[in-house]
Amino acid sequence: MTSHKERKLILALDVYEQDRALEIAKCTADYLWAIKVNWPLIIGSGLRIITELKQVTGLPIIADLKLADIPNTNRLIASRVFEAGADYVIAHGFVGKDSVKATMDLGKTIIVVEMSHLGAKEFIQPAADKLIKMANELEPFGVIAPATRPKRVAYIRERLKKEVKILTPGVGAQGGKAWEVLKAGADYIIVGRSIYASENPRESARKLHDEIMGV
Ligand code: OMP
Repeated sequence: MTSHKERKLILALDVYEQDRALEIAKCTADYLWAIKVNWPLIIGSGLRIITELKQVTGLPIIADLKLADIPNTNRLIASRVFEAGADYVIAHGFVGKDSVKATMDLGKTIIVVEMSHLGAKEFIQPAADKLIKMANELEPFGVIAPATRPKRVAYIRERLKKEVKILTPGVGAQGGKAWEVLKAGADYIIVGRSIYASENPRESARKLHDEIMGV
């Protein structure tokens, strides 16, 4: 069994139901570094799911709200989410430094630098250099970069301060490969459907974990 520190797999727990979420979290926890909670689970189960997941697994919780508002609204949202027990919050950088700082003042923050889907090429990829510069200035815990484009992960890694981690969604259901994106410089792999929608989530998480540890 790997120690928590060694692990690099983050489960994107994008289900609605509380019972299902807790069951999947419990059976995969041995292989995870953290659990990411997004709007589907918060809408389906309420904010207290963050507290419950933490109690049941003992793992760090990333609240993926992709905050993209004025500083005051980001602050109002993030304060409740950190109070619920989230260890990290994901915020969009394109809204500007003041909005991101409002979140960072309250707790550990992850800034979206480039997204994994096709539409990311329209607006966010052209702004990536500026978002990397912002991350280098603010030094958040980490940034989001696309596992679907390992070359872009390598590009971002080359320009980003060493201390800032790279978290990469897009492995599995979106086509990205864990080993490829880790070789490109990612620190953590975020995986949703390939684990939670598989027949045996524990076994799927174990396989990914073993693949990642072998890189
Ligand atoms: P799967 O595609 O099912 O593995 O899930 C990916 C997870 O990562 C989902 O929770 C997405 O909302 C999230 N995500 C992306 O897929 N692409 C991004 O560019 C950014 C995120 C994210 O911030 O986590």
